[in-house]
Amino acid sequence: MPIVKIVTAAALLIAFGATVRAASLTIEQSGQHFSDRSATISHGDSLTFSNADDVSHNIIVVDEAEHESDLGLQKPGEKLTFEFDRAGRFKIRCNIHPGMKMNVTVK
Ligand SMILES: [Cu+2]
Repeated sequence: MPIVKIVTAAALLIAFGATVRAASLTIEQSGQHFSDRSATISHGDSLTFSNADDVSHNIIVVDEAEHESDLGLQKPGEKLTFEFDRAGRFKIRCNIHPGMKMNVTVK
């Protein structure tokens, strides 16, 4: 079998495997806390934040270089999903409620 065909087959297998492996975990926000203090996921996985509070939240995702991704204002009842596309340690915070903290390890 030509090398090119073998490489293509391997790439397809890797792409298919990554698609199957990607998962989504739901974190509930209730009483101005995250339902989990920490989570370990794989890169490509997503976290969905579900606001069960009667107040708005503003989630930020902070990476090891202190770079922030601002997920914007999240009204009561709203869900937000964030995909972690690379490995590392991340802090999840709420810009409105300093007590809301969660750590995420992405492998
Ligand atoms: Cu909040």
